[in-house]
Amino acid sequence: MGKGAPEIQESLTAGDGQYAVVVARWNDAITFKLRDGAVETLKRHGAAHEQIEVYYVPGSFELPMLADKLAATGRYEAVICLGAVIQGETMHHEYINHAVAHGIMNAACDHGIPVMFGVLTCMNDKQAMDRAGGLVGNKGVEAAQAALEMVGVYRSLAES
Ligand code: RBF
Repeated sequence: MGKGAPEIQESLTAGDGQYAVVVARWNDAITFKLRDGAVETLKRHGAAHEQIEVYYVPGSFELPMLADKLAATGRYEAVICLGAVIQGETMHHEYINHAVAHGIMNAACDHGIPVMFGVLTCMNDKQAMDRAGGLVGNKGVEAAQAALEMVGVYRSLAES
């Protein structure tokens, strides 16, 4: 039984559909690395440049708003949300994290496509850097892998 990040499954294939990557600009030194990891992963699994659409929102709180709109269009196989919420001196992070997690889940369940939670919820900048291409990997990569895995499951469900 593995712990944490799943192994890369080379069998995951992007297929012909469109993928939306939604990136929060707050903490962009982190989130742009998550974005690059997610885009590279989609490409490594067969997505052409034209199949990947990258959108930006001001902060993580806005991720579910745009994810819901994008999912509602019916154009996408999956929507991948990327953000970095880092604890400050106030409780803002708790409100943001809970709202974003719920909002992303709602978007996924309301529209019947995978909407991925690629949001770092860290205590400090170092923890975030470690998870954006550092010591603990790149959570943007993992969010894209999870999206591809879910697309595969939805695909086989539709075919069965
Ligand atoms: N957005 C993030 O993506 N990460 C953060 O760490 C973050 N910290 C915030 C701290 C405060 C006090 C506030 C007011 C907002 C923060 N935001 C953060 C922005 C938030 O997601 C949203 O863009 C704004 O609140 C506007 O709706």
